[in-house]
Amino acid sequence: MKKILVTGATGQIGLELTIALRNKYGAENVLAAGHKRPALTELTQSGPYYRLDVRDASALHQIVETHNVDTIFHLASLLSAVAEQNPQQAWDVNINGLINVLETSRTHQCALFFPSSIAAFGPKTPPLDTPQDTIQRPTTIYGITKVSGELLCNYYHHRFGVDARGLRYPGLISSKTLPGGGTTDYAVDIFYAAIKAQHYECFLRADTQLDMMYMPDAIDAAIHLMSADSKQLTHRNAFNVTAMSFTPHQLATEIQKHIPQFTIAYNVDPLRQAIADSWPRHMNDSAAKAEWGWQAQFDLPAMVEDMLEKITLK
Ligand code: VAH
Repeated sequence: MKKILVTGATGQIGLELTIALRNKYGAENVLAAGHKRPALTELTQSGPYYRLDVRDASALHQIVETHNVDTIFHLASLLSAVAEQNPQQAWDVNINGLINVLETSRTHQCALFFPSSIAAFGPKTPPLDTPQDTIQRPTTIYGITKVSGELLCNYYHHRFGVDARGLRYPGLISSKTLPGGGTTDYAVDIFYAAIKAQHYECFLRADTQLDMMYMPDAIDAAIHLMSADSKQLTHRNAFNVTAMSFTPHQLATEIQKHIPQFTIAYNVDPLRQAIADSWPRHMNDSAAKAEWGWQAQFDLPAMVEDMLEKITLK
């Protein structure tokens, strides 16, 4: 990877991924692009930033051609809860944007990273030890765009030779970026509430078990996958990866070990509860471990300790 473009660079994954890539490959070699005009942050102050709506094929093409981009990390997407509020826009951004990125990758021989999700599974998927290869009938528009995205990336690889690779991420927890309209956002919001008010009102039921991952592991997984030997990758679009699986009650109990006075209440949001209930509880990620050496570093106690430390220092 010599010249990299990150789309959706102002998002929850995009910001931290851009910083990590710039530290590894040199700031001038990592172009950040987003549809928003971000506040001057370490993103815009550490390297090149471009306003880009991924639905604008010519603008995307222009950036890739002008800078001779050889790798695209395509993170621009509407997340699950926001997508359910506007399914047509979700399809437009998540799929038409991806088609533009795939076409640009095809014509410019770019390698492509695509973030899929546990949302690519549905109520008929085995919820525990969810296999790498299993039924995928998601019931959310976000999940439909993710499973369609996996199929499109695989098609462009087999039909046109595009080096497309992807990960099925669980819920992601970051100390640097706030989440933007996802169903797993509670697992980030709870930390700010615990520090600020020692109380949190959770929008999911106490027993809602979901796969989760700390952002440093998510970033390492994306970079590790894109650096792996292509010949080793059988399940390239897209690998199950996870680090931990917990419920809001279990997360609150772990936080209370650090903030004993912290309390949690539950005010369930039917929309986001229905989305979470359609997702698996814990994925099997043995294919990622076998094919490119995936291994998470953070479990629940380690993540909670680091999150509280990092947010308290802000
Ligand atoms: C969401 N954070 O909640 C995202 C993620 C697995 C969940 O895809 O929509």
